[in-house]
Formats: sequence, structure tokens, C-alpha cells
Amino acid sequence: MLKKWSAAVLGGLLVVGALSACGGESEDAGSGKKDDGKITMGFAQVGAESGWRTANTKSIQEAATAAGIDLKFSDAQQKQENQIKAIRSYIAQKVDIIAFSPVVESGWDTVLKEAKDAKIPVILTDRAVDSKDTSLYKTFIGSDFVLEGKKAGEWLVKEYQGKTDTVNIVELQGTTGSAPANDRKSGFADVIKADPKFKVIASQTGDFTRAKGKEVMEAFLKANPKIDVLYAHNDDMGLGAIEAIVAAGKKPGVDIKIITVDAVKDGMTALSEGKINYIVECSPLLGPQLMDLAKKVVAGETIPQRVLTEETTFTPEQAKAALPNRKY
Ligand code: GYE
Repeated sequence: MLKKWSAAVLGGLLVVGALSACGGESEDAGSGKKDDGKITMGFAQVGAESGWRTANTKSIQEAATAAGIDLKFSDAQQKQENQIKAIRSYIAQKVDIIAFSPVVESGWDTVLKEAKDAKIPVILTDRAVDSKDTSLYKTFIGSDFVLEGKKAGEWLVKEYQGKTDTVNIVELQGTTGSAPANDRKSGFADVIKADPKFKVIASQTGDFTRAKGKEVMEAFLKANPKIDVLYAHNDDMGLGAIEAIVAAGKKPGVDIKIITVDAVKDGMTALSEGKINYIVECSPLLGPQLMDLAKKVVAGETIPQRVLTEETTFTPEQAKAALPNRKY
């Protein structure tokens, strides 16, 4: 009976927004959201491409449980179209808040506008978007990737201080079009351009994965007889590249100096063994801060537009000291 009735007047019901009349258990008449007191968050993750990402996912899932937030989680396998689909499904499910780490910077305006029109607030975590309209999201929580690139460059400048020979650098970029790839590249370039002895002789994407890092480094080694330095935008690509360097009969950290970003356990281990020379930290532990901000947004409180993550850098000695307490 009820079904027949609701089908007949469905259009009208939607217009007056009284979906709760046939929705069963306690729903808020205005929004159609469940009124069980729990915040529901839809989180559209990038993928599982690196150790960093695995630690980031764990942090978000654990923090949601600890904060009593009902988390709907999706993995986009590094594809923007999958993230857009996930966000649209969260809008359709009328979640209280959407958070996501945009795989690339561009192309988000339409879907973010859809969320805004549905009155669902959005928090960006880890990676930024290049949307001009900043009212499309409440805040962006994550690292300063330009600064990370600069820190990598500054180490290099210090390491080669007083030397005049050309320093041939190869660069493994992160995912093409992603904020960390764009910014880590530009921050690094900005610092090393001050001294013409630094030459980036090859720069290509390794998509933030170990397998691609290895593959691209193999090609770099074949094409370039003299490589002095590898700058990899994350530990995983650096670790893949180390395999290629060893296979080519060279000593990583000695014949080719290596700088990476992230400081996950595997990277820190290689650093402590001297296979990597320097790591710029990028913290994946964004979960607790994200849940805290989500609660504030849902409660209608104002929050800062930008929340920065605190980070450091590591030498081999510092890695040795930090490793026993490293959580990821
Ligand atoms: O550095 C890399 C991961 O967006 C900061 O994504 C993140 C990056 C991180 O795949 O390992």
C-alpha cells in the first residue's frame, strides 16, 4: 500500500522535501539525513600506491573509529574519474561531510559545486585542488609540498658546497598533475637554479610507485652514463630505483646520492643503511586532525582555511635514532 502511494506522489514529495514521511526510521525532515547523532563522512582516497598512502588510510580509518564517526571509504586506484564517482555517490547518500585527497589538482569544480549545492561541506586532505573558487571547500589540511622540494634542494646545495664540477641529477616525479609532484618539482628547481653546476638531466614520472620507480630508473641508467644524484618525490620510487641501481652494478647512496620525500619505515631503513642519503619528511598521520575539523564543520564552527602539517628532515644518523619509534 505504502509503496503504491509513495510512487504516485513521489515527485511531489521530493519537491516539498518531506521524504521522511516514507523513509522509516528517524530521519531529519529537512535534509533526509539519519538523525542518529553520528556524523557520516564519505572519504574518497587516492589509492594504495605507496607506503605513505597505506599509513594515511590507516590513520583516517582509526581516527574515525576513535571519534565515533561513521566512515564510508573508497579507493580510486589513482584515477580521478573513480574519485568523482565516489564523491557523487556520497552526495546521493546524503553524508554529513565529504573529505578527499584529490589525485590531481585540476578538474574538480563541477563535482565540488554539486556537493555545495547539496549543502554537503567538503574538506581537502593531503593534496590541493586548483579551483579558483575557494568556497567550494571548507579547508585544506596537509603539507607544504613546495617547502619539501626546497628542503631537498637545500640539502643538495650544502652537500656540494665548494665543489665546481657539474652535478648530474635525475628526478623521479610523482603522479603527473598531482599537487605533490608539481610542488616538489618546483620547490627543488627554485633552490638549485641558483648554481648552474646543478643540472637536471632527466625528469620523468614514476607515479609514486616502487615498480614504476624501478622501471624509469633503469631507463635513466641506460641513457645516462654519469648520474650523480637521484631526487625521487617519494620513498617508494626511491626504493624501486635502488633496485635498478644495484642491478646496474652501482652502489646506491655512494655512486649515486639519493634524496627522497616521505620518511616511511622502509625509506628510513634504507636511509639508516646509507642507501638513501637524505629524506624530507611528509606526515601521513592526518586522521585525528581531519576528524576534529569535520566535527567542527558539522557543528557550524568556523575553521581555518589552511591547516599545515608539521614536518622535519632526516639524515642517516637521525633515521637510526628515529626508527625504533616510527609508527609507519
Ligand atoms: O608523498 C606519496 C603518495 O600525496 C603526500 O602521495 C602524498 C604523496 C606521498 O603516494 O608517497
